[in-house]
Amino acid sequence: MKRRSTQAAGGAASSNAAATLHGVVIAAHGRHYLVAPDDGGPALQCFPRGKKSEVAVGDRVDYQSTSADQGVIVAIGERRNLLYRSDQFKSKLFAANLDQLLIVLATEPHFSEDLLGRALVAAEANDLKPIILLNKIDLEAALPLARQRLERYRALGYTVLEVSEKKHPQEAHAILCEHLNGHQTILLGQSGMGKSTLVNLLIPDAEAATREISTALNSGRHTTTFTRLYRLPGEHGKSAGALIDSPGFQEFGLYHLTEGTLERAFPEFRPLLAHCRFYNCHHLHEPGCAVLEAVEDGRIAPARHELYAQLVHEISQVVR
Ligand SMILES: Nc1nc2c(ncn2[C@@H]2O[C@H](COP(=O)(O)OP(=O)(O)OP(=O)(O)O)[C@@H](O)[C@H]2O)c(=O)[nH]1
Ligand SMILES: [Mg+2]
Ligand SMILES: [Zn+2]
Repeated sequence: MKRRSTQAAGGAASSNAAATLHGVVIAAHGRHYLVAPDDGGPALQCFPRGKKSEVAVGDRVDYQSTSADQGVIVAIGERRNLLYRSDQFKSKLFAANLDQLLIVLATEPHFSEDLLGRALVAAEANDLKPIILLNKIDLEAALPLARQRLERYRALGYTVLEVSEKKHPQEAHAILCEHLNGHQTILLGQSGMGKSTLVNLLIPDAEAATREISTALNSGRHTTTFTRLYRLPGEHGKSAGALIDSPGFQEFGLYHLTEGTLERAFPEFRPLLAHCRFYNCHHLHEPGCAVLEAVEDGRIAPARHELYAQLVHEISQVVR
């Protein structure tokens, strides 16, 4: 872990409050963070020391306590990865140190395929395993269309799970545990898809813990307003992993990606990339483009290529 030097540097740790302790960030709301200490003690409300330092849920941090339940974050540990979204001007952190991305969709309300596509690209770009979850399959009238819309993603090789968290919680529990235990997984999805319901199904006491944190972070609404990490209950001392619940969102800008990353984030493009006439082909209008030929003869869905073109357009708009 990288550490910034602090004024506490001076040999033997004295018994005053300047000792550097370690923990994991388990909630973020604006510039307020909750840190769970490694020693298993109660979470502390912490502020980052620098004005600009951005801390993410899932970050390992060094902190110093300033009172019984407050502290200051003095260093952020090296990250395996950092998932975030961005527009032309700024970025918004989702979480750090992830293994998987669970995209939570529902039969109702109607899910956005644009957001689904972007979440898949974000997963591919960060080398995270994406899992697509279709929830609320008890709403039978909307089920056939939802399944049909997801067929394309199954064909691309993505894992698509189907559950009803509400109507068949035991089956849902079994399916989800199989895929989530032992991993650090972030739940992404629009509002109302069932992310928090899923957390409550898998994490005993989640509701109480959330209420406690809402009070600590001063936000008391029903819908999720801050990102929060929950440890999955362990089996026989094995590391059980964690779930990160995030607020529902409408926009998933990926302005921070590069064109090289983008073209490889579409699995159906990958085997074709070496076959374009020009080695620096953008796969937009170029003659002899293997990707465009595949769109032309139906091997690549036009909507997927449109998403690619839209993302390429967006990254060209960045004010760097
Ligand atoms: N019919 C049905 N309703 C469900 C199911 N799972 C969740 N719901 C309902 O869907 C609504 C939204 O669920 P939440 O878990 O709060 O959704 P969320 O994704 O956390 O939403 P945000 O926090 O706003 O992002 C709630 O009223 C749930 O009771 C299901 O399997 N079937
Ligand atoms: Mg929620
Ligand atoms: Zn091409």
